[in-house]
Amino acid sequence: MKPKLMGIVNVTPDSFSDGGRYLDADAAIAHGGELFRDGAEILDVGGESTRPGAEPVGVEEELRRVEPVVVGLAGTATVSIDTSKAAVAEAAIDAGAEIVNDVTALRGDPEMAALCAERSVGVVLMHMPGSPRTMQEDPTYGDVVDEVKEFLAERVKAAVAAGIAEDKIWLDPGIGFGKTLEHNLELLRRLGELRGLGRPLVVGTSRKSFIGRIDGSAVEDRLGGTIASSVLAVAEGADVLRVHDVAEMAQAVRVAQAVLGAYPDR
Ligand code: HH2
Repeated sequence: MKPKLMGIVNVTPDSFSDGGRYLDADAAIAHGGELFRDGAEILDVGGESTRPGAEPVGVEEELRRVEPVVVGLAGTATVSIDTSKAAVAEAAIDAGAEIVNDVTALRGDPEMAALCAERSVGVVLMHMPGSPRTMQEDPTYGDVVDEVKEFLAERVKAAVAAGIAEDKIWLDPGIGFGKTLEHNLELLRRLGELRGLGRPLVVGTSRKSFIGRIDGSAVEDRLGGTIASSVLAVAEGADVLRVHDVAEMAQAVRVAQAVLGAYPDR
């Protein structure tokens, strides 16, 4: 299967790599259109930064940021809404979003699971211990891959119990969320083990700080590391890559596919 690219449209003043660049709705819509033309099948619109230590945003402000952007992009591509608030997700679905990308895996808002079930949208369930404010305090695991797998399996069960169809669920190991450099590398190296969960895998390494920890690069200089980690994730079975730099990733994926031929076991 050809991996899908999910282009990142951050409508925030404080995202770690592009905060403030697309805060204006027109600028965000234009950026999303460009990512679509570059090869993104999905546009992931977010109005709240999840970077470590980020301050939470209120519902009204988050809605004010994302709603016009979802309206502006929904006719262009499949839109996912990156939120953990049910009220924001609901307004985004009304505006045309077809996927809810919830970094809390439906634990952040008690209304979220029922909303996703009722509206039959796609759902991305991501692994994150604690919240963005606390997750990097002291991440410890026995075997990080086993624990992430167990967590995701439990979240799939909870989602299905809430009425979400299993075939609507995608899973994400949450690279950079409550993990040390070694944890992130281990998850990428052994990503294939998560295929046992039987659901498509989303991977987001784009410009993340684990790359800078390897080579000291600043956030704007991490494209090479983003591509290397994403391509290796594809070789391990990633189905969706969440990235900022869609054109470069589209080329990398095409070349990787050409070299790999058919992926093993699929
Ligand atoms: N990473 C970020 C945000 N949302 N969602 C999923 N499913 N997977 C991820 O890895 C993921 C995510 C963080 O990246 P970014 O949106 O660029 O930054 P910020 O949260 O600061 O806006």
